[in-house]
Amino acid sequence: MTDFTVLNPATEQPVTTVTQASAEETDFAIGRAAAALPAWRAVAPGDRARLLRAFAASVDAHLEELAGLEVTGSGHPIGAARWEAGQVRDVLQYYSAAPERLIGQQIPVSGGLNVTFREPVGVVGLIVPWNFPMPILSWGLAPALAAGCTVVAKPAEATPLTALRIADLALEAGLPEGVFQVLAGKGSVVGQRLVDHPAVRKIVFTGSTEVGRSIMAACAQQVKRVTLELGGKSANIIFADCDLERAAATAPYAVFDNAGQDCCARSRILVQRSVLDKFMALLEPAVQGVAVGDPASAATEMGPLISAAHRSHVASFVPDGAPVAFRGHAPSGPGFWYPPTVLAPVRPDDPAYTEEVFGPVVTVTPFSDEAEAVAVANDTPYGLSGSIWTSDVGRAIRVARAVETGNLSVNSHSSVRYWTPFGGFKQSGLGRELGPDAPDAFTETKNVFISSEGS
Ligand code: TAP
Repeated sequence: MTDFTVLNPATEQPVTTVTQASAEETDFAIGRAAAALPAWRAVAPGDRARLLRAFAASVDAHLEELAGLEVTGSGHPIGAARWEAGQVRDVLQYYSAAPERLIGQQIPVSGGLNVTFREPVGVVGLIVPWNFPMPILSWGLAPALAAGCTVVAKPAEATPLTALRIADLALEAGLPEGVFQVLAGKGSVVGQRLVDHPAVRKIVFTGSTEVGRSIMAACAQQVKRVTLELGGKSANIIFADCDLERAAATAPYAVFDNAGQDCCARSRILVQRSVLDKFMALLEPAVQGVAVGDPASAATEMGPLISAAHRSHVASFVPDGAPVAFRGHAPSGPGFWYPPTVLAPVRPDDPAYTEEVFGPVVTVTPFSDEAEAVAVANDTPYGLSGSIWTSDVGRAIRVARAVETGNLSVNSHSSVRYWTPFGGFKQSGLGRELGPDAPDAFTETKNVFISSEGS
C-alpha cells in the first residue's frame, strides 16, 4: 500500500495524504461493481431517477465544501471551483431525467414484431484527468448511472479529493453500495487494471492523446467499448469584420481559464492580417488585466499550475529567446505560478504553436483570407474546440462547417454546455459525451423478434 501526498499548488504545502489502491483492491472494487449491477439495472426507472436527484441534492448541500477542496487540492480559483461543483449537481440533475426516457422501438416485421431494448453496457471504468476533477467525473458518471451501469472511477493521482468526497455523498444520498466507487491511485496500476479487467465493459477516458491511444489499443483486445476525450490545439479565428474589442477582451479567458490547463484552450489565435496591429494593441491590456493570484480570493481569475513538474513542462515552450510579445502577471514566492504569456510572431514549426502546451501560453499568427484561416486552423492532428469572430453570418456558417473540430463558438469564447454534445475530431477523441444522447453510449441495443404465429 502506498500513500500520495496532495500538495496545495498555491503554497506547495501538503494538504493531506491519500492511500493509493493496488491492482488487487481494484479487482475487488470491480467485483463489487459487477455484483451490484443486477440490482441496480433492475431499479425501476422512476426510482433510479429519484436516487439521482437525491445525489444531486446532496452535492448541492455540500457545494462549498467541494469547492474548497478543489481550491486547496488543485489550485482552482474559488469562483471556478464553485462553478465546477455546481456542474456536478446540474449534470446529475439533467441525467436524472434519462432513466424514464431510455425507450426502444417497435418495428413491424413479417410474421410478428420486433422490439428493441436499451440494456446497460455493464461495469464502467471512468478515468479522469487532473485538470477538471469534478466536471469530467460527472460527465461520465451521471449518464452511466442513469443508463443502469455501475461505475468504478479513478481520479488523477494528483487530484483525488473531490471525487472521493462525491463518492461519500452518493452513499449518503441512498445509492446502493457498489454502484459508484472511487479508487485513488496511479494510472499505471488502477487505470490499467480497469482497462484490462474483462468484467469492465466500457472505459471512459479523458486525458492525453498519448495515453488515450494506448488505452484504445488495450481495449481492442477485448473489443471493449471506449470513449476518449483527448488533447487539443484549438484556434481562435479573428476576422477583420468582427467586434475586435470584444474578441480581444475575451481571448485571454478563451486560453488562460484554469491557467491554460484546459483541453478546449484556444491556444492559437489566428488574426486577419489587416487588423493584426490593432488586435495586438487591444490584447495586451486584456492579458495584463487577468487577475492571477490566491485561489481562495473571489477576485482571482487564474491560479497556479498543478505541479512543479508541469510548470517546468510549460516553461520549456518558452525558452530563452522565445518571441514573447507581452506577458501578464503572476505572484512570486511559493506556488507553481506561471504568467499568462503571448508569443508572436512564431515559426510554423515552433512547438508552442504545434503542440498542446496545457498552460497559459498562446501564440498569435496572421492570415490573409478565409481559405487560409481554415487551412491554418485545420493544420493540426487535433480537433477539439475553437472560436470564430466575424459579423458576416454566411462566413460564420462556412468557416464553422469547414473547421475540423467538435465544438465551436461564434462570437463567443466558450462552447461547453452539459446539454449539448461534446467531443473531438481527429486525435482529440472518439465518441461524444454530454447532450441528450449521452446515456445511449452506456447501453447496447438489443433487438427481439416476437412471432405472432402459432399459440
Ligand atoms: P494523462 O496523463 O493522460 O492522465 C489522464 C488519466 O489517465 C489520469 O487519471 C491518469 O492517472 C490515467 N492514466 C495514466 N496512464 C494510464 C494507463 N496506462 N492506463 C490507464 N490510465 C492511465 O492526462 P493528464 O495529464 O491527467 O491530463 C491532461 C490531458 O488531458 C491533456 O492532454 C488534455 O487536453 C486532456 N484533457 C482532455 C479533455 C477532453 S474532455 N477532451 C478534458 C480534460 C483534459 P495518473 O494521473 O494517476 O497517472
